[in-house]
Amino acid sequence: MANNPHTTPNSGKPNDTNFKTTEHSKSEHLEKYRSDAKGHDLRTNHGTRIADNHNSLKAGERGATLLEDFIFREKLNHFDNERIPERIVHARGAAAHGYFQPYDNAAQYSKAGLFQDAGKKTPVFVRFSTVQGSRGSNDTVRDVRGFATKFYTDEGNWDLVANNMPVFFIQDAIKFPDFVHAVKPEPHNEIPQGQSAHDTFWDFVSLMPESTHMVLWTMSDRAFPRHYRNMEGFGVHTFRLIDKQGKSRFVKFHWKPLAGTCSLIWDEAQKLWGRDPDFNRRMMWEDIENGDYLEYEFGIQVVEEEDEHKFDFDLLDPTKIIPEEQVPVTPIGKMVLNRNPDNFFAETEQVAFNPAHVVPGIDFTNDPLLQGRLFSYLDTQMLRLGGPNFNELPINQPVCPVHNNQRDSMHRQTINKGQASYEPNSIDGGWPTETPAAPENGGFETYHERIDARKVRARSPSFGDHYSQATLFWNSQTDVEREHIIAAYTFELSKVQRPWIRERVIKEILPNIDLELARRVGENHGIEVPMQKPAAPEELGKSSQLDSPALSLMARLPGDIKYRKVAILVADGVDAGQVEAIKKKLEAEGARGMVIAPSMAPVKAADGKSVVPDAMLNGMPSVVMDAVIVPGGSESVNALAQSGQGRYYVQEAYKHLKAIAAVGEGRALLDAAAVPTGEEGILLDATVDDVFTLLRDAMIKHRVWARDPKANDVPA
Ligand code: HDE
Repeated sequence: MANNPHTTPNSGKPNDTNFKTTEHSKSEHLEKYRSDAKGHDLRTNHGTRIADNHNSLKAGERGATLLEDFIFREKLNHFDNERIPERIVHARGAAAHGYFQPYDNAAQYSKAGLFQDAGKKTPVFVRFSTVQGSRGSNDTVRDVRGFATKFYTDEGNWDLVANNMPVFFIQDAIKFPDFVHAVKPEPHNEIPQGQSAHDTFWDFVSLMPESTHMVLWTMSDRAFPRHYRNMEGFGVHTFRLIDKQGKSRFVKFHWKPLAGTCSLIWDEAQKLWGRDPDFNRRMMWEDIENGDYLEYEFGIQVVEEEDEHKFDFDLLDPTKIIPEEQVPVTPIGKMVLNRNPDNFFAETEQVAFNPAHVVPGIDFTNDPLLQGRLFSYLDTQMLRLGGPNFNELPINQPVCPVHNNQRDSMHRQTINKGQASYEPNSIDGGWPTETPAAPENGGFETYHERIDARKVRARSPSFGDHYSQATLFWNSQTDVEREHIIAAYTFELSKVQRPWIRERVIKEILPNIDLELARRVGENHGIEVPMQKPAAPEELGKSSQLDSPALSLMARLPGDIKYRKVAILVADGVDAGQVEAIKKKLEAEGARGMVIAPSMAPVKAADGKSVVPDAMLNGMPSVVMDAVIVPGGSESVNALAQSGQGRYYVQEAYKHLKAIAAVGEGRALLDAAAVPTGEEGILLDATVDDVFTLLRDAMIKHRVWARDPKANDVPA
């Protein structure tokens, strides 16, 4: 008999209030979806065992294939439908699992469960990406990198969908489709792939002065990080953290890589497009397989509510940073990425991030870019993942229990029991129930921000300064970084066909950042620049700070040689003892020595021993290595010196500012390659011990920066 509708529903407490995750919760949760074919029969999707997977059913051995062949049809049909739409932006990505652990200071800023207990590890899944290119594009293109983290917390998923640059191209989300149309490959011929060096991008950004600051970041070496472990991450917008007392503070989120920050050299990044288009994803994959995990510190810049208007920019403007010297980054936790996905499609491709996925203790601000994102991500998953049940895909499911009255649609997995899919109900005991509002109860309650405004389609005048922080960034770069930025603008604009777009950038935008930057780029394009900044004073703005050293990549160089790859160049006749000694020394520092020979055939060492190469010269070229060392053994060194590939190897390493070392006779290869010995970063000595000490000291600085002005002289 039906329940009496007049009795009070859901007496009793929900039994999932005290749900607790562990570091392994997500992996354990995924386990029930993992499938291992080892030891199993081959079957159709409906379970029938297949006797012949090589021949379709035919009317006679040489006859037509029969419609009856359900095995053939099912297989082809599934195959024909394998692809889903790629992400409209950030299509190319690579991801890893890991955990987040708060420090003991985190709880004071936010009541979010994941920050409460310094011992607690919350599982995470992080996807890194480029923005412009399609799924199959190259890893090392000049572009922003996405850095999206899904925290599987006790209280549901929190997605921090961040980038490796702290500002954005536009101030209002309504301009996002325009921006993306401009940066994507051009619509008539779908060229160029993975690049901003084309007319539509420069046309748009030169007509949108608000993009200047972010474009400058993308013209810096930050646009092609050496490794995902070597880049910072930024939440970009100002968010809110809400503490246990309900107090709100403004915050900017930061990921600081523990391995330091460093990037590739532009020429090297371009060469990698051909030599190893998977460079970044391969390095992350191999490092995690080797137990060399990726580690980041999580930090926040905190601004008290009452200080909201104390800055010379608007905290809600996503084209602005808060200089770290003004508000330091407080570390509040650490993240370790320590497990590769089992299946790229199921995890990396199907993961659906959304800045609107927050948990109690984290809240939004009115940043108009963030507000637009709160709509866009859910909307895009509908198309990409085929409807609203993408939340049920294993990688997207929270690990905490999820019950609500949302029902049906395509590919529904959950089998909801009971008759009542509405609330309130008295048929199913009133379950699931709301969490009554009160901070200690743990339901999400939007921060009660006071609003008193007219409904307008407008932009705040406080968003009007488009240049002062671009100037701040420029002022904060080292000389080498500035030269790279000048070269980047010069290169990019050389690809722009329409002269008036080049002129607009050089005459109307660049001088507002810095007159010398404009002059240098103008010189390279034969364009004269004005003697004074052309923008109106309100657009030029005024930064109270002249420079911010934290904005230089050099501010956080790695500091050790952990995870670095060093090429040990060998041929027949090499000194095997030295090869062994070099490898051991590198290993002791956490670095990796790769033995590289003219071919994959084992090398016959001078002492008759056999040395097995890890790779050959053109299989693992200098662009995928961090440094080169040439051991002794005159026969070996002569063979390498006579080989075009051998000489090219060291020349190219020289061009890309890498440390090059030679033990004893090894020097002859450097001479043959016309690499100038006797300058910084060219390390020669008689013993492995002495050479190694020099090599280590040079590699710690990532590159031999003093060589930078000479790099263009090298024809490699
Ligand atoms: Fe995104 N962005 N975005 N974005 N974004 C997407 O969502 C969007 C912005 C970011 O690895 C899309 O699932 C709008 C800023 C990352 O799966 C889409 C605006 C930042 C990723 C979308 C922005 C980001 C995306 C495409 C301006 C840094 C990849 C596929 C208002 C804070 C996540 C998808 C992954 C992906 C919209 C600007 C980061 C279309 C409308 C600023 C890391 O929803």
